[in-house]
Amino acid sequence: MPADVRLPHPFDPLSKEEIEAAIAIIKKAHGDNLLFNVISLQEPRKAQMTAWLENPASALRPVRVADVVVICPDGKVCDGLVDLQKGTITSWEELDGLQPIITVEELQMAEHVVRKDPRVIEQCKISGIAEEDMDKVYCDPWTIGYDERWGNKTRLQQALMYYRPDVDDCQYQYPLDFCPIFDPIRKEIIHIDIPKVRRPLSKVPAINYHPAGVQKQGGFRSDLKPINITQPEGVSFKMTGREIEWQNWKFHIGFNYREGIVFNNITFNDKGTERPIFYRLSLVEMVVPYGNPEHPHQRKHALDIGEYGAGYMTNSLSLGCDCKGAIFYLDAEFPTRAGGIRTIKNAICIHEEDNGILFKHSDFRDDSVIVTRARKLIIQQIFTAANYEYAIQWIFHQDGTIQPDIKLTGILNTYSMNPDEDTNGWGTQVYPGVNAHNHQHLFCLRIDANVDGPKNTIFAIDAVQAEAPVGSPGNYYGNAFYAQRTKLATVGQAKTEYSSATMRTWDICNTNKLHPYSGKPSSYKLVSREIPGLMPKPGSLVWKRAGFARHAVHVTKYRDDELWPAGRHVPQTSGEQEVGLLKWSADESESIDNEDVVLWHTFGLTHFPAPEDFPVMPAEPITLLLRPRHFFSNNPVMDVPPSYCITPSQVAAKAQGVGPAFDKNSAYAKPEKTCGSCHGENGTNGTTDGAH
Ligand code: ABN
Ligand code: CU
Repeated sequence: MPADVRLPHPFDPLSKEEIEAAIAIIKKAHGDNLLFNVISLQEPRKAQMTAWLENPASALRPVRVADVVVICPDGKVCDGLVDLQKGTITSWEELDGLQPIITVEELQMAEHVVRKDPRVIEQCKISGIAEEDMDKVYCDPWTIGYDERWGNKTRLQQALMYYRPDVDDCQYQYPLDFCPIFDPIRKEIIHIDIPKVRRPLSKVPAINYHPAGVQKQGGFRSDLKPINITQPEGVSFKMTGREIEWQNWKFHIGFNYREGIVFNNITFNDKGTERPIFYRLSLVEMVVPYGNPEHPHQRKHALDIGEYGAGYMTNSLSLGCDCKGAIFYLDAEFPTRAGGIRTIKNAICIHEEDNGILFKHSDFRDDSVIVTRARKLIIQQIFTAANYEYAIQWIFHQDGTIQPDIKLTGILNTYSMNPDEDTNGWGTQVYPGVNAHNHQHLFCLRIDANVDGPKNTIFAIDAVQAEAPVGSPGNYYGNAFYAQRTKLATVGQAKTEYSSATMRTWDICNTNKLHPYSGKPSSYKLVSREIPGLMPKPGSLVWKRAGFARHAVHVTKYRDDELWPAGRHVPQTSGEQEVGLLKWSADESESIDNEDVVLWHTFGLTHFPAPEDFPVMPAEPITLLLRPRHFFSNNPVMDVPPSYCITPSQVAAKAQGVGPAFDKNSAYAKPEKTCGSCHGENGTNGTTDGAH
């Protein structure tokens, strides 16, 4: 091999060439007319990968393996593995009663069929739409979720129907009241769900968020001055292939059709020692259950990551819009159904941002002060799940914190309502004739822990009052409180909920490594406060299908291929068989004490829509933190150069007329002479002598 050809890192997503090679091998063995659903990296087995990471020069390099899902012309589904080194299929299995992920191409098929179907045309007429206007009828095809009338042998979609009087109109303001069921293999409508109470098409004038729509409502505001972000000396991170190094962090950035961004081998260089923190980190599932009990709205509960794929639905990001500043992009490569390649340019963006104050202290006696500014590294993808947009930012902080930060925007899913109709509390009229149903957005974060090594233990930490009563010798004044640490020693004990009353957090600890001062184990703390319980009741369809959402935290012992908590093939699961996390956590007596563990965390929000969310939602953030605790000797960011520092002795010297003149007001107030401009804003100047 020529020296300049870089071997893929074993965590790298399959390249275009590797996907093409897998397709050629499969076609040769199984024929030309297969539909390619998934061709994705089967991640290396952990034991082998760990050995290679420890010793890449001499350990066996993990082989590149393609994980394959195909749909045969008759609708049969096969799972396979292709060894890309040997060029052979190493496993091939025909599945029964399992439906694989829906691809974007499949989503685009339903609308054409819907518009031509005579029964749909008839329903449109009943709604008040003339046959010649069928080109203004649209549908968002969702997987059927699960419907007991058809089960899971046939691949089915439910077409949520809308009307767009003008092609530029936001369609979600004109929902239609019926729901065709579409078979994407036979390419036909097999049924239409029609409600007992009919809701004709709304005739209310359109409200739109595009420039012409805004113009109609008074036009754009004109008082905004430009904000430009410049990094004249370039960025402070370094990419080697898909491995990034930034401010002591080092990790690999992967991407797949399903989870989108996947981080592997996250380490932090602590004064020369590269310390492992997480082996793998990603968002592995989500569920958006809607709360209207009338048939067929119970089917509206999207498991967007397992049913549609955060990778497959990823946007191509653009500079100055999705991200501002000096941006590094990574593309994504997927197969098409026919066996070609679909490239998403700029699927991931990587950049730095100023992040306010990292730390500050001033002494009230003499105004001596140190103030150090922070910056953050953002690794972002944005995906569109039909109506909703999810902007997923993975934020890395200089102090060792990782902050997954999700912004929800896009458009509410809507249903029609008559002018005099009561929503019964299951939704809100956000615009005349538009009922936006109550719903939740629950995400599942998978943390494959590696805090100072693979053997970790999880503790729940609760702030509690001392048991001793007021007036007793141990708590005479009644003010005592402490952090109660509860070891979650088994899979059963680890099924835990959030408590805001006790500010519950979960510590991922290495109990084999105690901090020299605190005596506590080296740990990473999960600080997450937006954790609503699953609203669908125990025993409900959603509760069964989205078992991961039953608890805020599950912990399992690591096993290869236990990645996706709602199962490998999610569309049309009934929830009757325990798959995914339910299966992996079924043995509640299994020990997870000082083991290689995976923590599964479900968080999110319950959304009661309001008119401010319409016709497009201002982004709503959800965030959580993974913070080092008892991990570093002390504050790990004292070596970040301050933006400004004057010590008490420097203040005193100045007061006695010794040393340079110092005019705090001018330093802070005059734009041409800010403290940043004379103290090395770019971090090049370090501590200063107050020489203003
Ligand atoms: N939110 C459900 C969904 C996602 C993508 C495409 C269609 C529907
Ligand atoms: Cu919402």
